[in-house]
Amino acid sequence: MNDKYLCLNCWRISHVNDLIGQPHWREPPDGRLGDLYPHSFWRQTLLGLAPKDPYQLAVQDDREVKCKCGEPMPECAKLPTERVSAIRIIGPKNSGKTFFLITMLDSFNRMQSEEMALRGICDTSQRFGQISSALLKDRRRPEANVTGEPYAWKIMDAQVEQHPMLAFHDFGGQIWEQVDRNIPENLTNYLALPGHLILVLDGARIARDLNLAFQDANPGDSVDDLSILEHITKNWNRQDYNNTKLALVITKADILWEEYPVLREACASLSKTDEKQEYLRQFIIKSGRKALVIFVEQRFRDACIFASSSLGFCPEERDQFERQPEPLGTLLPLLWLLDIEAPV
Ligand SMILES: Nc1nc2c(ncn2[C@@H]2O[C@H](COP(=O)(O)OP(=O)(O)O)[C@@H](O)[C@H]2O)c(=O)[nH]1
Ligand SMILES: [Mg+2]
Ligand SMILES: [Zn+2]
Repeated sequence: MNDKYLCLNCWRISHVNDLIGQPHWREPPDGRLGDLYPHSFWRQTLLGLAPKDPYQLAVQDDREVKCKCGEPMPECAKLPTERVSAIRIIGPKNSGKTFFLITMLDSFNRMQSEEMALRGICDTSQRFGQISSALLKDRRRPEANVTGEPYAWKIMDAQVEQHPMLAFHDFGGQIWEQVDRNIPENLTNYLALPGHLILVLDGARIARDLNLAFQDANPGDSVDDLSILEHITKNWNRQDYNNTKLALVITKADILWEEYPVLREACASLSKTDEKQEYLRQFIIKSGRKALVIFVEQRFRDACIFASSSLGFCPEERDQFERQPEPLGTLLPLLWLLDIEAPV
C-alpha cells in the first residue's frame, strides 16, 4: 500500500506508514493472552475479515493516525494518485489571488466537460463555499483571514488518471515581507510541494507602474513579484525547474484593457501564438519587470503569459459590487497547466 495523505494543517504529504503510531496494547482485566494482540490481528488471521488497508487497520486497532505536525489525519485527506503534484497560486498581497481562485473554480465547474470535476479535499468545499458565495452571490469582498486558510482539490478526470491537485493557501501578503526571517512550517511545505505554479501579477500595480492613475493600487507594497519567485525557488535545482511550468497571470485586466485592448483579447482566448506572447512579454517588461521576464524564461520548463479579470469590469469603490462578476480569462491558465485544450 503506497497511499499518501495530505495534511491541510502543515501541507506535508505523508506515506500512510509514517502516520500510524504505536498500538495501544489493551491489557484485559482477566489478562487473557489473546487480547494482547490488536483486534485486527485476530480478525485477519481467524476470520479473514479485516481490510488490508493500513489506514483501516490502524483505525480498528485504535492507533493514532496523525501527521508529524501532531494533527490527526482524517481519511478524507487521502490523495488519489501515488505521484503527487500540486498547482499553486502565488503572488503579493492584494494582487487578486482569492478573487482569481474563486472565479477560476466557478468557471471550471461551469465548463462544458462531461469528463472533469473538482473535488474538495476534506472540508475544503464547505469552507471555500463560504468565501466563494460572498463574492459570487452577495457580490461582496470575502473577509480576509489573517492566518490564511488552506484549500485543496482533486481534479477528477474520466480520461486522465494523473492530474495534479489544486492547492491554495491564502497566506496574508505580509508573509513575503519577512521571507528571510522565520517562515511558518506550513508555508515552507506549501512552497516545497512539487508541481506547477501560477504567479499572479497585480494588474492594478502594473497600471500604477505604467503611470495610469488608479485608485485601487497599494502604494505601500514593498515586495515585488520577482522577490517572491526567487524566494520560492531558493533551493531549487535544474530538475525542479524542468518539472515546473509557470503561468504568469496579469489579474484585474479590466483596469488596463481600455488603454491596451490586446489584454482584453488575451482574456478571451489562449494567446499562445508567438506574436501575442511577445506583445504580453513586452507589456510586462514595459511595466518595469524585465528581470522577472528573464528569470522566468531562463529557468522554467515552460512559461506562458495570461491576462484575466475576475470581475469582468472595473468596480466602483463600494462595499457591494454593482454587478454580478463575469470572469474572463480565469480558466485558461489552469487548462494550459493541465495540458488541456480550451473548449471553444
Ligand atoms: N478591477 C478589478 N479589481 C479586482 C479584481 N479582482 C480583485 N480585485 C480587487 O483587488 C482586491 C484584492 O483582491 P484579492 O483577491 O482579495 O487579493 P489577494 O490578497 O491576492 O487574495 C479586491 O478586494 C478587489 O477590490 C478584478 O478582476 N478587477
Ligand atoms: Mg486573498
Ligand atoms: Zn501536518
